[in-house]
Amino acid sequence: MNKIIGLLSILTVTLIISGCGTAKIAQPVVSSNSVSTTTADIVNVDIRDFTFIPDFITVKRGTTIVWTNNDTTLHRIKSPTFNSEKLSPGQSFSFTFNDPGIFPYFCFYNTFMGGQIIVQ
Ligand SMILES: [Cu+2]
Repeated sequence: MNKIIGLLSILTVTLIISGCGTAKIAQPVVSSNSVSTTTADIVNVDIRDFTFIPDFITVKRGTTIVWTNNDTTLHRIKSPTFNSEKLSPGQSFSFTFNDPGIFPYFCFYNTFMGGQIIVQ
């Protein structure tokens, strides 16, 4: 899984570098067991048992994702676009996605923990 997320990150960076920011949205290259597609303005992601739930989310532009640490240990969200401070159990971090694209992220402390936001 780690390797897949890594490849995904490289793919995303490549897309960004090649200026693919406008019309075409690529599909994720890996599958997930907790996918969500929503038009909600605010989407909650549960951090629990070293997992982001749901981990793969497709949203519209302007959606705010709120990650809440419902685990028993520290987590910290890390990505090229958004980064949280360390999140103690009970703490939340939010980020509003105003630009279309694919935004993979992972946990700074537990790099096997990954997720992806697709903004259409
Ligand atoms: Cu973590």
